[in-house]
Formats: sequence, structure tokens, C-alpha cells
Amino acid sequence: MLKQIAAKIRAAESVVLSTHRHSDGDGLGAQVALFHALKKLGKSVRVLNVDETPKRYSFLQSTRIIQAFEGTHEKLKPTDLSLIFDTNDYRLVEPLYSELRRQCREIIFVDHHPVLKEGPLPTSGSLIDTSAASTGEMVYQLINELGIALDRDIARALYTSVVFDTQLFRYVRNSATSHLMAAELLRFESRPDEVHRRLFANYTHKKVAFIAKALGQIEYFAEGRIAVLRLRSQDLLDHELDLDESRDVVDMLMNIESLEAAALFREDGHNLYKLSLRSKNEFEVLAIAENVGGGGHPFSAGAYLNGPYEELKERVVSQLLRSVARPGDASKNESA
Ligand SMILES: [Mn+2]
Repeated sequence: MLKQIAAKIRAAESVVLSTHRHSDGDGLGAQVALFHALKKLGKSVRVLNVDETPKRYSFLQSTRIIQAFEGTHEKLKPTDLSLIFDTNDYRLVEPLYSELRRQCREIIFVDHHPVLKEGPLPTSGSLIDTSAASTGEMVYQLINELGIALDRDIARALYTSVVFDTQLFRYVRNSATSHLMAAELLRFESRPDEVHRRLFANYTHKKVAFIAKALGQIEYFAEGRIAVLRLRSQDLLDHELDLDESRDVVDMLMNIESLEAAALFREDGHNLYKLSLRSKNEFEVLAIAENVGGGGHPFSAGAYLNGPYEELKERVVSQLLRSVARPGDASKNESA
């Protein structure tokens, strides 16, 4: 499939690169890397996402490369090819996706998330590789397949993908690929420490105060094997946090040694929550996320939920408790 996609890229004159709503370091790194690579092939290429880029990623673009569709709702010019990274679910790309469908001759997803059991199928030419630790890894292979030489811009973007999705090589899926790829990229990226800082060491004093308050409110279940935390929208506002910044909190929870799974409920509005689930060892949370209408990876998944907090929490915690009792059996859980 990689070879077919490379052939389609070679044949295309114009290409649009996109990723899911609430973009992250993996999707953005993949896009920006391929943007620079395709420029070298003389393609007309643009990076267009549904919404604005979270501010921590400003270092990926010295001039503005990444554009946001929302707010402009511009009419796209007819385009040969669109590649969408780090998701295979078009609903996470709407309303931009509808415009891509109108204007692009072909749309291809390049992704490492499992296709949802009950959800839309990716387009036919798509490349889904759930063994890849990041989408950047797949784009790295694609760039090699196209025979495009790496440079600092490409390397920095791909390195961002790798270290973001592996959380600085903590989640490498028992494969050497991320490290081997990083070693090659560091021939061109001389300041990996700067990338690490931009991605992870970007806390303001207000954010630290926010985290301190939030961590004091963790609820534990099953003898400390499960943790649940709610982030209130007023607290996010008071501490001047982007929605994007809440993801650091759930990753922090997984540093608690006793934990097998964590659930973070971020309040996005009245009775609107973004649920983030994390787990480790034999405990998988993807099925639980799917049961409540979401998706993701086996050990890192999420969903957008609608309803009063206590009800949502009960629904998720009851499934987590069933899974903790029977690890690896989460797929047999039924949602209430
Ligand atoms: Mn990813």
C-alpha cells in the first residue's frame, strides 16, 4: 500500500495534508514533514486542518504553514490528492472533510489507529498500520519510498511525531523502530532537547497551580488500580489553559505505580466532557472507549460524552471495574 500511495503522490500535482480535530504532535509532525518533502518534489502542497494549531507546536513552523479551515470555511481549489494523518475516522475531520470530498480527486488516510468496530471505514486506498508507534513513522517510510533526502525541517517534524506519540520513548510497542528512526533523524536535527522542551516542558506557573489543584482531587477505585479525575472548565479558564494542555494531566496520572487505568473527564461545556482513558500491562481501554462512542489505541483512547458528570463517571467506572477484575476481557463489556 505504501508503494501505491507513493505512486499516487508522484502522479499528483496538488496535494492537501490534513489531520484530526484537536491536532497533536504526531499528526502535525507527519503533515509538516511531508509538506517540506513534497515541496522538494515541486508539488503544490498545503497543510489544512479543521481547527487552530495548539500553541505548543508553534516551533514546527517558522513561517505559517499550517492553516485552519474553521472560521474561514474557504472553498478549496480542485486538488488531486488529500492525505489525512493520525485518524481514519472522517468525522474527526468534519466539516473540512466534506469540502475535501467535493474538491479532491482522491482522499487517503495514513494512520496507526485500529479502524472502529462500529464506525466509518477509511477510504479504499488508505494505509492503516496499527504496529506503527506513530504516524510519523509511516510518513518516514513514505518519504524514503519517494526517495526524498531528509533535511532539518523534515527531521524536526518527524522527530516531533516520534517523541510525542511515544512520550519520549516510553511507549515504543516493543519495537526498535522508533529508536532507530530517531538515530537517523538526529543526523539532521541538532537540538532534540529543544523539541523535548517545547512539547513537554512548557508549563506556566498557572498551569502548575492548576495541576496541583487537579491532582488533589483524584478519586481511586479498586485498591488504587483505577484513578478518575475531572477537570472543570472554570478551573481551565481561571488558569488560562488551552484544552490541549489537559492531556498532560492524564499522562501524569499514569506515573502512579499502582495504576492500571486512568480516566480523565475534561469539562468542555455544560454536560459536555472529553473522556481520556489510559492503561498499561494487560489492561486495554479501547473497547470501553468504543462502548461510549469513542475510539483510539488499545492503551490510550477517548470519547466525547454528553450528560451529567456523575452518570458518565458511573458508566465508565463500572466498565473499568469489570475490566480490572478480568484483564484483557474488556471487549466483552457491554455499555449500560
Ligand atoms: Mn498518533
